[in-house]
Amino acid sequence: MAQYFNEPSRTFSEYLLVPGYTGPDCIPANVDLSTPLVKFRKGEEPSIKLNIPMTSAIMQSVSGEKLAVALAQEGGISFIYGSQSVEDEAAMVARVKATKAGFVPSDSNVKPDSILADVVRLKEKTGHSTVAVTEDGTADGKLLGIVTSRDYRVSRMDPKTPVSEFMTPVEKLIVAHEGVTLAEANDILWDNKLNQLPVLSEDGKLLYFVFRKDYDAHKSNPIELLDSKKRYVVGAGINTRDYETRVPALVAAGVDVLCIDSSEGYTEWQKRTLSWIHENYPDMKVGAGNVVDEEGFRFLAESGADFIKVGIGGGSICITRETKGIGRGQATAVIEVAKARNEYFKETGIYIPICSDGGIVYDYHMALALAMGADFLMLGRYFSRFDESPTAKLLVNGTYVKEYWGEGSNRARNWQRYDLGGDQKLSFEEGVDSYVPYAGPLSDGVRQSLAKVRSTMCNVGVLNIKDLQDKAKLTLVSATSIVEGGAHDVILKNK
Ligand code: MZP
Repeated sequence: MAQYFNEPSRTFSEYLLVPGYTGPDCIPANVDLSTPLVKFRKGEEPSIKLNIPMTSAIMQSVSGEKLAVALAQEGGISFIYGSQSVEDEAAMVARVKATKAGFVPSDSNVKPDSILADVVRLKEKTGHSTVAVTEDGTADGKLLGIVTSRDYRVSRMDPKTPVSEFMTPVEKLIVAHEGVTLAEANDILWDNKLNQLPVLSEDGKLLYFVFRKDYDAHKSNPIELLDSKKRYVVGAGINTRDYETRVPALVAAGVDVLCIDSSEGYTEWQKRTLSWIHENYPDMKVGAGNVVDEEGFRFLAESGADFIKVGIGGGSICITRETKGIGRGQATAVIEVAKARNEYFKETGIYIPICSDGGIVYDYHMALALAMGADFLMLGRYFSRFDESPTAKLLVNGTYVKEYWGEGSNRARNWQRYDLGGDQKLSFEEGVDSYVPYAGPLSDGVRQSLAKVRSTMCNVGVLNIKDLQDKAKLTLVSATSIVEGGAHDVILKNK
């Protein structure tokens, strides 16, 4: 006979935290949100820690290189989406690793024999007005000059004019050389009243630009997530099909951590993928998932996962539960898997961090998920709303929105995430294509959300995530008390 779980599975909005004693030192400024990303033995430190408990979802509409840099600057980590070619994903990882705060690889480049019309088209596409003219038209070719909007007047010039005739040649430019620090580069910009400063290698190849407009953003964030060479930490999604070619390319590109991206992780395919990676790249850390119960956790723990993701069907764009009848309320899944993680730690002395993936709607859900035992969160909808997500910002019915689509949607066509040894195609959709309200720059949004999490933690009376997991008191709420939780029985001035 089938096994039944007698209690209904529940989601975050069905719980609240009950305050604990708040001592005089329990203030938001003293809250430490650092948390382990990968497994470690009792008494030891994990080899990778996050400075904030946030990771961005392995999705086309979320985790591109810009978002990866912005999130690492705030102390979290992105997992670059795997539903693209091996070469493109590795190139994205390499670009994140090559990004130094304030040093920007050139994204608008032309050859000297390109024409004015090419420059105009490029400017429209990238939105950037500084175009590098390099010998071979690449971002790191020998620099011959630059074109900015001061160099041409579209209304007065023939669109076929070659770039070499109106660019500012490199001999007339003030440039800096490899090894220049950001502070020195900024001084050169200010002393010479420049808008941009090209940084060149010894043999004259373009490495980066430093822009005057970025000056404020350059002041580094004390909790940004950097590797031992001061490069941003970045992760990447992989699948259980092409890992023998994808993983070597990602490792060569400098990826810091991998995660198997799958809607359901309690499978032989994940076990095989984990063994292959650990055999061939013993130092590489790799997360697995998703699971929603103790059995799934045990399986992946024993298969060698370095962290385990929890959640099936709770994602905002996910219709897996409706389509296949598979899943579990996110809160119940996290609570049960956290219990399994603690038991496993007691038995083996190995702590495997768990990630609550999907279903975070309100900022307070973040605090709840952590209190229920998650070590960190993975968020899709949340990050897709920011400037740095890779999707288009559109004006729809007078409101700015960004596009957000599921990996199981027709648009993403990520069959590797869903296919269980079938015919290598997406047979039916498990995700939708949608809009989300535009929410401005990532750093503003993340800081605001985490200010709320810190404040909640102070109400609970704790200053770190471990204590939150150990000491939180949670209560289920009735349907009527949910109504009581919002503004009620008043006439709202701004509906
Ligand atoms: P959310 O933060 O938008 O609620 O959920 C994001 C998570 O949903 C992802 O990390 C992933 O686990 C899951 N996801 C992504 N695509 C789909 C789909 O198309 C999906 N069904 O469920």
